[in-house]
Amino acid sequence: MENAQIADVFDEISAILQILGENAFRVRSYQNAARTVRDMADRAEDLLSSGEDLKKLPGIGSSIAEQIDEIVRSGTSHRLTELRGKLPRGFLELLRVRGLGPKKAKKLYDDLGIKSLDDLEQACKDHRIRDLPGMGVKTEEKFLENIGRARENVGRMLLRDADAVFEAFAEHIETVPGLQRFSAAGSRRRRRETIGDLDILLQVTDRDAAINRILTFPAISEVEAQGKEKLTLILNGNLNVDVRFFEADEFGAALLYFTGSKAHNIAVRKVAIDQGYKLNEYGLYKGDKRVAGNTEDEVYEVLGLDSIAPELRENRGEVEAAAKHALPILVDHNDIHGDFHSHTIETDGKQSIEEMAQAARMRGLDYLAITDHSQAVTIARGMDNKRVEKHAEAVRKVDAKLDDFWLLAGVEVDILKDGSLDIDTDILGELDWVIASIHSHFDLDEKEMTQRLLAAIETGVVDCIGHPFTRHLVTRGPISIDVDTVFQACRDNGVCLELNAQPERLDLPDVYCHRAKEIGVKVAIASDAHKATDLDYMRYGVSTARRGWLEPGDVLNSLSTKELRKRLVRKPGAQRWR
Ligand code: DGT
Ligand code: CA
Ligand code: CA
Ligand code: ZN
Repeated sequence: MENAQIADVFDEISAILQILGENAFRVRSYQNAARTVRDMADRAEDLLSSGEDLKKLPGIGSSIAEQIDEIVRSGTSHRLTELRGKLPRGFLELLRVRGLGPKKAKKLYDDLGIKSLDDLEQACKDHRIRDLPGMGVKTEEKFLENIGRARENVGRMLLRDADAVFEAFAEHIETVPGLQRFSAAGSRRRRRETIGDLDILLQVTDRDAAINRILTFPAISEVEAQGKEKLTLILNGNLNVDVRFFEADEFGAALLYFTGSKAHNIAVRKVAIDQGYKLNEYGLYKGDKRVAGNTEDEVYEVLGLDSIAPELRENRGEVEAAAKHALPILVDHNDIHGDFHSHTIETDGKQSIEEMAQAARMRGLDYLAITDHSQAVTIARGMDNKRVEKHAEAVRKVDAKLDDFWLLAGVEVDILKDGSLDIDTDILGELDWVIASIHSHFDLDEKEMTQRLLAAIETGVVDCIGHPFTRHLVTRGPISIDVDTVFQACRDNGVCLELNAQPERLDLPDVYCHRAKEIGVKVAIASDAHKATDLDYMRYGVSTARRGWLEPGDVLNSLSTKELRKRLVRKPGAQRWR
């Protein structure tokens, strides 16, 4: 359980309380709790298990402390589930619209009876928003512009959030009597960046006993369907789970079927039919005889296919590659030797250089780039030229004390509107690792945006483009660029593309990882950690890289410190990479 997830619960509670018009003091107490938990250096879960008293923390009273305990123990908050039930269904989706917070949502409901994205869209079109106090024609236009984006992921949850619920549920399922096999399936197993619902398969000796046990899971808010084959549950009032039961001989075929994707299933079934087999969720059959079904591998093997990793199962050529024994050997967590993006208290991080280094080391990494923000990001107290130099010196001082670990002195420098960099290039040239990122003017047209990136790429001092599409999975679409032109420029100038592993970004998106590989650009996977525990986001970067077919050689993180040092040597006047 990550602190961010606990904080999200409190943020949502405070949003609902505001919408319900509850007293401001209670609203604020949840906001404060959210902030405290989000910014804590240690995991609340770890503090609790080592017997610490959370009430000692600022903004945490006994009620909040109890709620944290509940969330950590059961993965659920009864308070939140109950509050969600007080709003019309679909109402909270309004908060996905950029620029629409709880206060405005309440006003829209009170004054215009708006209860859903559809209502909001209609009200914008009828020009009813502009007359509300505190809103205007601009607000109306902005809402209209952002509704489409808000709709895209409606009913879908970030993988990280679904993982948290799944992991708590999985622990519970482990206690099921007579449990023989158990696996996640569906989009969660394929590690898609967002999840519609959870799919879980079980093989047990006694289904009734298993169901009885499963139904005692505290986060279950509703049982939608209950039968011998399938259980459909709603967890925490907002996440559906399908639990399905299968016998030993069927389990592999079922896992294949319910892992999907649908498009992958259709492609595999076609291979089966072409060879005179029949394939369904119960097995692979020749006539009436089941010839495979116990494991997925067995089914693939009979069909002459190599085993296909779940992350690849999107019918993007993996079935053909499996038939030709030409599947990629995917990058794996063990290939990751270091992390290329992190922040400290110098800008908007929560921990010191030393703490970040120790945390990276404890996670088995050999190097970490410290890349605090440049001055354009004023809300993050970004650094000017002088501070960049001083901070780099401080990083190198810490690095000098660390044996067998390399702390790269770097920066995340803003790419300004015109494509120039926010820090002098001769200063950037002295650093070990320079990420150039866009954090403003997201809506330039494709031509301008492409030029902007090309200008940065061609400076000769940039190592990596940070979160290249600047997308945010809930609130912000990607910038528009001529992808091939930008990627080719990266290749020709020896600039990497970052795969930012923050669960709400996952940027490069999987399909562009694949494109980067085709064009021949290296990908640097990076946690963009703002505190030690964020370093664990690396795993979301790795799974996205796997979905993009990347092999260890496509990923800069697979280099040892020695190899990386060699590659980062800058020759005066020459491009950065060899
Ligand atoms: P989600 O839940 O929207 O994130 O995505 P999935 O992939 O988990 O989809 P879901 O939960 O609707 O179904 C789970 C798997 O079951 C899906 O990946 C493939 C399989 N499946 C579902 N419906 C069909 C279908 O109509 N045909 C085939 N071939 N497979 C299906
Ligand atoms: Ca699903
Ligand atoms: Ca499902
Ligand atoms: Zn950053």
